[in-house]
Amino acid sequence: MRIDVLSIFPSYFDGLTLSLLGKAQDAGILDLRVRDLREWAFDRHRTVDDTPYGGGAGMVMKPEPWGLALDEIAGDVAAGEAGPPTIIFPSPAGEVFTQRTARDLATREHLIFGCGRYEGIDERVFEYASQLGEVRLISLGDYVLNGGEVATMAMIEAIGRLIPGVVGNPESLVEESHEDGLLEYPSYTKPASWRERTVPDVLLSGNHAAIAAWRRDQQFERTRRRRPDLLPSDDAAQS
Ligand code: JDH
Repeated sequence: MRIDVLSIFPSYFDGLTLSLLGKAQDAGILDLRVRDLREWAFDRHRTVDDTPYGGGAGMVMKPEPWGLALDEIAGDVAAGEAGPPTIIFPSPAGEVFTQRTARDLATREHLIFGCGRYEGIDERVFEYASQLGEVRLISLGDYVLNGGEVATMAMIEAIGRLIPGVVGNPESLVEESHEDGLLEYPSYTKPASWRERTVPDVLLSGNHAAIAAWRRDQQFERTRRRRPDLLPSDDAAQS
């Protein structure tokens, strides 16, 4: 999979070369390229923002650098053999990112993330980008961030670990794919007693049926307490 990131803060993404995703890049499974949007800003100050038409607080990202950057990066690929890219703009006004979104995006050959800053990006950039690929406006969640960088990093991590060969232990992915939308059960490791706190007896019993039943019960109990919206019986649940 190829992933391009456009940002005015490219060093935010240094962390993605560490750990799992770093190994995927070394192994050639993931081709991650982070580019500074100001490479496509040609005035003396490499300006990427301007005041909003219609008035209002803050600044808006100018369309020109985005257009040139997207032409080059999507055009890069038009010259190759891959199909049109999926172009993701993190946005507080987007559809909410979930594990389902991650699974969908993990099937794509080429992702481009456009990280906005200030009050966001001139609307015409999204229209123009849809001529180059499939555009998705996606929100990390219902809270306000200062830009798209942190959202992009979270999405790349969630998507990246679903690419075959990236997660070290495929068993953990199999377990997740069988997931039922409940919260996970609690985990314990040695020692069996730590600072007067003991591991639940059932986990030391060797009774695998009893362990499975206890874990299932813990999943339901935690979900009922912490995330009742995930239970099918919840009236407020998304339909
Ligand atoms: C991209 C710039 C900062 C801050 C206006 C929005 C009232 C607009 N889950 C997520 N939260 N925030 C982002 C995100 C934020 C971004 C950019 C993504 C580019 N910003 C920004 C405030 C506003 N504000 C909320 N309304 C209720 C008006 C942009 C994000 C993601 N993904």
